[in-house]
Order: sequence, then C-alpha cells, then structure tokens
Amino acid sequence: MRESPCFARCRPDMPPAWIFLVAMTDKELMRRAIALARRGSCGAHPNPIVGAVLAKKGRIIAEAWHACFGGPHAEAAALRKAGGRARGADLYVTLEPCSTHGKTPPCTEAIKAAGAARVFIGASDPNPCHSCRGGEILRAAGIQVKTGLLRRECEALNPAFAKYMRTRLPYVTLKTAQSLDGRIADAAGRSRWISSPQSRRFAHKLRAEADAVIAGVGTVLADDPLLNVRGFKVPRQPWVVILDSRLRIPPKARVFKNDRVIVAVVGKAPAAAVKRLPAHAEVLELPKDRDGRPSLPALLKALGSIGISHILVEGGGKVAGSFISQGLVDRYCCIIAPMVIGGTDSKSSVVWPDRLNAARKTLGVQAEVKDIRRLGPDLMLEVIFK
Ligand code: AOF
Ligand code: ZN
Repeated sequence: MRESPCFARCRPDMPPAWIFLVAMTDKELMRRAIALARRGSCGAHPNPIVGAVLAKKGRIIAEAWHACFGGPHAEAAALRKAGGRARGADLYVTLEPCSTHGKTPPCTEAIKAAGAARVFIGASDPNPCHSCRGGEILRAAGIQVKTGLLRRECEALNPAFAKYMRTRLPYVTLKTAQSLDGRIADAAGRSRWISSPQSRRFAHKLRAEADAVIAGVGTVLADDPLLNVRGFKVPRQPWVVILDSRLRIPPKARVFKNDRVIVAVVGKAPAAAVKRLPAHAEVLELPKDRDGRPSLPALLKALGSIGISHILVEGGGKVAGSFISQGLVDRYCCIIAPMVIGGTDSKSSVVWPDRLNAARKTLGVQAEVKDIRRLGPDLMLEVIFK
C-alpha cells in the first residue's frame, strides 16, 4: 500500500483573518495554541501534538503546530514563519520547548536565536530528556518564562505520549459501535452499517490518531475488514494487529493489504502455517493467559518496545471484553446507534466469562463519562474506567 505524503492535516490550515487583528489575553493566546495543536492529531504521533503562537502586544504575528512525526516542532515552525519579526515577541507554546538534538535541533536554541522576549509554557514535557530543562535554559538566557498557563488543558492534549513516556506501554483506546441494547450483530452475524456515516468518519479519525489498530481474528473471519485509515491524510497508515491464538487468519484476508501487519498468536506458531502468510506479515508469539488467549500485558509490552505509543482496539466483543476485564483500557469511545437489535443470540459489544462477574463483589465495572457527542443520528460516549 502506498504511503500518503507527509501533509498530516485533518483541517485546512488558513487562519481566519480576524485572528491577526484582535489583541488577546495570555489565556486566549494559549487557547489558540491548543486549538492549533489539535491539527496535528493525525500526523504527529508517536510524538506529542503541540501548538505555538507568537504575538506582540497580544496580537498574533505567526502561528504553527507540529504536523508530522519527524517534522519541524511547533515553536520552531512559528519562529520560522515570523522571521525577523520574532525579535521581542511573546511565544505561547502548549508543551515545554525541547532542549536536545533529536530528529530536529533543540527549540530552546531557536527561541534564543530569534530573540523572543517572553515564553509562556502550558505543560512540562513528560519526556525525561527534556522535562523542566527547557524553561531553565531559556531563563538562563535572560528570557522571561511563565510555566503552567492552562496547564491542565495543555496536559490533556497528550495522554498517550505522557503514558508512553512514563511506562513505555501504549495508551489503549477502545471503540465499539453498537445498538441501544449493546449489540454489534444479530445471531446470523449481520453487522454492517449499525452506525452512521458521521460515526464511521469519527472511527477513521480514531484510527488516524493511533499507531496501531487491533482486532480479533473473529472480526477478520466475519467481516474481512481492511482496518486502515480512509478519509484522513496520514503520514503513515497505522500498524494492524490481529489477535489470533491458533493462527486461523486466511492468507488472503484484506488486512494483509496493509504494509505493517502483526498476527499475535499463542506459543510457537507452526512453521507451515507461518509460511502460508504473505511475506510481510509478522508473527508475534505470546504467552497464553488463563483463558488460552494471547496475554494482553505481554502484547502491550511487545508493541511498546517497537515504538507503538497508542493503540485503538476495535473488537469484536471478546477482544473488547478481555481489555476491559483486565483493566487495560485507558479510554472507551462507545458509539451508540438509535436502533435495537434484540434477539437472544445476537452478539454483544463486550463479552467476558460469567465467572468474572461471579467473582465480583459489586455489579459491573464502573466508568466515568468524559465527553458526550452527537455523531449525526448517533451518540458517542467517551468514558474512562475508575
Ligand atoms: C514534537 N513536537 O512541537 C515539540 C516536541 O525527535 P524530535 O526532534 O522530533 O523530538 C521529539 C521530542 O521533542 C518529543 O519527545 C518532545 O519531548 C519534544 N517536543 N516534540 O514532536 C513539538 N515541541
Ligand atoms: Zn522542539
């Protein structure tokens, strides 16, 4: 599959004309930087999304965001746009500027060279290479630095980056698209088009924001999905990971049209079965959990070790159930379509063995609602588990 060029924009990047005319407060300028940061959500990961605004007397003179992994950092891009006008300007940046050479030169050096007068920082960098050093370096150069402006909002931009920096484990987003009665298919397996075009677009945005998309082999056998990003420009399609204990995946499955595919199996995979798979498919041999399925903690560790910082779990019900019941979901986006499937043998969006419920003192796993959104006729509930 061909890779799209590195124009990782989800929205057009022309700012409205008024933005350069109105004098804004410090918080308003940081809010603008936060809005800009979000434009990088399809392309920057596994690096953080970051927005930057340069202003003089509260009026914006340049703005930018980190659009693409490996590309220019937000503050460096804003400084470049401003050129000589950056001298004496105020910089508002959602994440502490970096201070070492990575894929790009340190932003602290660019800020010093440009002659910015003041730097307003939102969140400190969870990356231990930079954490808190950026502010100190700038202060030592005589630049006024204010940290923690809209800190919580700025920190909330990068939950996956923060978790990955802390633990080297990927952040887990679970997505289900289900009926009002929590079903994803009827007893005959009919599942297509439960959710609306708007919901499907949302689901592709979630894929675009992840480094890997995960599904069980049951979903592959039932629907033969592609599991790639469509409708959003991404610098690189996410990895596709199929949980397939006994290597049942058909070699002609459409997921193999993706460049980067991992089939996660239990124990040693038979050489003959591996040979039948397309050459680019990677087989990941994992220990088994108590239900004989690939161990999910081991899977997360393996994916983290190859730089995957954010995974999107797309089902089916048993996969969703395993992630939730093992306490491995960081965020659950539940899309609910206004329909009832009913029946007795219809498939539920979340399935786990009844013995797990029997072993619980209280009913169910409690969650807290973080966001509710309309997606055309559907509803999206974003929750985190307590
Ligand atoms: C970004 N974008 O706008 C800022 C970042 O390898 P590099 O040079 O891209 O550096 C990545 C690190 O730089 C990243 O882990 C983070 O700590 C810091 N700041 N990163 O990708 C940005 N400001
Ligand atoms: Zn930087």
